[in-house]
Amino acid sequence: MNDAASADFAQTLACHLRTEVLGRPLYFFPTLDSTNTYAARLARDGAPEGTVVIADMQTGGKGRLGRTWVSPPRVNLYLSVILRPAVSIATAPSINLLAGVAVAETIASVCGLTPAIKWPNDVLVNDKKVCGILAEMQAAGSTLHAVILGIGVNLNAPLSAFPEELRGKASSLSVVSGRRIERSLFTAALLTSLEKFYVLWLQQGFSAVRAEWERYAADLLGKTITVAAAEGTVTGVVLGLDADGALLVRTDAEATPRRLLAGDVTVVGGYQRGVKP
Ligand code: BT5
Repeated sequence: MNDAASADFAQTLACHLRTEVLGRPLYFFPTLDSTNTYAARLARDGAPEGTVVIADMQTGGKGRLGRTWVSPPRVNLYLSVILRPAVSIATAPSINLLAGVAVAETIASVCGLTPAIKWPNDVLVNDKKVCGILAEMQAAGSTLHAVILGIGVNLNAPLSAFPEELRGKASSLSVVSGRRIERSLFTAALLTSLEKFYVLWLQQGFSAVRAEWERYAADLLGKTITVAAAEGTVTGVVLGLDADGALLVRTDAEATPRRLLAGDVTVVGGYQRGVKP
């Protein structure tokens, strides 16, 4: 593929887009360091809610906590959306969760695959990570100005596009399904799904999205997990999510469950499968 393929992706996406707010406007670049970094700059300059930035490759794709997102050219999706929800800073981290639901729904409907959500923000197929989500907040004091929601989905990358150490735990939708994923169709469907869950979340709060999240994360419920939280490492059994999107974890040492927020935790060493509450 070449630059013509990039231009075709952008044009076809514009034709397929059925959203009211997300992707209006839409910026497309053959190369960026990071779509989140570029979108953050646009947001600081006043870009409206719904602005989407897509790049056909990233030279400095970002994961959480300073990690790297491997972003090979012209095969995958690297997208950032500027959101300006009128919510408190404490409420914003559950945007990670609704984005995971939107990606999972799109993978199921467009590719016919069975995705699973791994707390807080990975989407897996056949136990391999195919998507990562990075939500970054712009705030002044206690006022939230914008959330830069970055989504990376491995659509058509061959396994050879990943460094050796990732090949056992990452994959792409085309590798697991055995067929090529049409990038513009997938992206248009993702933005439609994201808009649907975002509007639901704005109007009714995270509780309106919780059942969908738990359906895709069913594997996690009742499992023992170890998470690195702001206050130290926590090991306990997952009970589910509360109405705000906090993960409820029962530890041996405490009578009431811990509430862990997506913004504060990362799973250490994966889930311990088969451990019952
Ligand atoms: C994430 O971080 O999973 C969030 C990734 C967000 C990427 C998008 S792309 C568009 C937007 N612009 C950006 O610059 N970023 C966002 P984390 O949970 O920290 O996971 C990072 C880890 O996942 C790495 O340390 C690797 O182990 C693994 N990884 C890196 N690249 C991967 C890939 N392409 N597919 C699967 N796993 C990957």
